[in-house]
Amino acid sequence: MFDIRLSRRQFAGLGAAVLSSAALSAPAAAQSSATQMTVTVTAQDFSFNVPAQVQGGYVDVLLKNDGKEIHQAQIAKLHEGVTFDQFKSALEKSPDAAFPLAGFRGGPNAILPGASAETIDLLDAGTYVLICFVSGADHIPHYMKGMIAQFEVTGEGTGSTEPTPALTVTAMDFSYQMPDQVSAGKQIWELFNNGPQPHEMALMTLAPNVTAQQAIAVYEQISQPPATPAAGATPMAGMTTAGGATPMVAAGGTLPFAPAGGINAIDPGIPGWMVLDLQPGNYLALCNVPDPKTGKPHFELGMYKEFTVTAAQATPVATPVT
Ligand SMILES: [Cu+2]
Repeated sequence: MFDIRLSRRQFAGLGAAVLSSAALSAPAAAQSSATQMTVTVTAQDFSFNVPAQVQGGYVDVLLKNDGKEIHQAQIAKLHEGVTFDQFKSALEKSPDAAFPLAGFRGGPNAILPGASAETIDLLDAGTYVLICFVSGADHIPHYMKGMIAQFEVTGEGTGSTEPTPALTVTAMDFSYQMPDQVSAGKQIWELFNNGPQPHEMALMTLAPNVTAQQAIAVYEQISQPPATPAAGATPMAGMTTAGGATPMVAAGGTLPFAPAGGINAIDPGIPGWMVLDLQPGNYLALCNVPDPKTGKPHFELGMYKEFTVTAAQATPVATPVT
């Protein structure tokens, strides 16, 4: 297995090389302002609908949740020589067995039924998987119920260009560097993983008057595996925390937060962007990736951040001169 960890610069260079070869052969058609190849992924209970083949480059991944449960789409690239079946059976044993077989490449994070989320991911040629780590009240991750799918990325360029983010959030072990306050509206955020571990940025809206600490306390509570594993869940029950799964159903209660997208885990050196349309309110960003040393999810090690989205400033209107 060749695990070549490209630096951020090298990876960006790779994308640029793909782009320029495409530019040479592309017809001289007018370029629209939409410069990413768009791929729509539909999530249902419990499956993904994804195109079998995707053109490489900066790929705009739109996740639509057509199910009745919360879903996400973690993108992972299989390492050279690893087959989809090998990865799938390793994941069915435990995430710890599967993670060494692939690299994390982002993808839209968890959203409510009926919602959608969008990321831009730099995908080079290879075999990829989509995984939903979310679990419900039974603590069985959705990938155990069929939410794991394969797609191929071809090396063909698509004329895509690197997104220009309004904000870059730096993720590190174990914190986010970002402002306390941001403006509402459509915007692209970059997640820059300064490592060394993989990190994600799951966004949650906070209910009014709920603090980040209160939300985190509830999140920790529902992340605990059930005292008695559900039938058929024995290998996975202990993984709801250690494996990065996200149980999002409180036992007989309403949660003080709701998933609002964001980007799934990226390895250090892998760029990722979120296409957001933020509404005013209080938000929580958190990372659910497990720390191999402690087995704890990163948010329990401090990797969460509360921020406020304020109403966007109105565009100044020039006073008409007559
Ligand atoms: Cu993390």
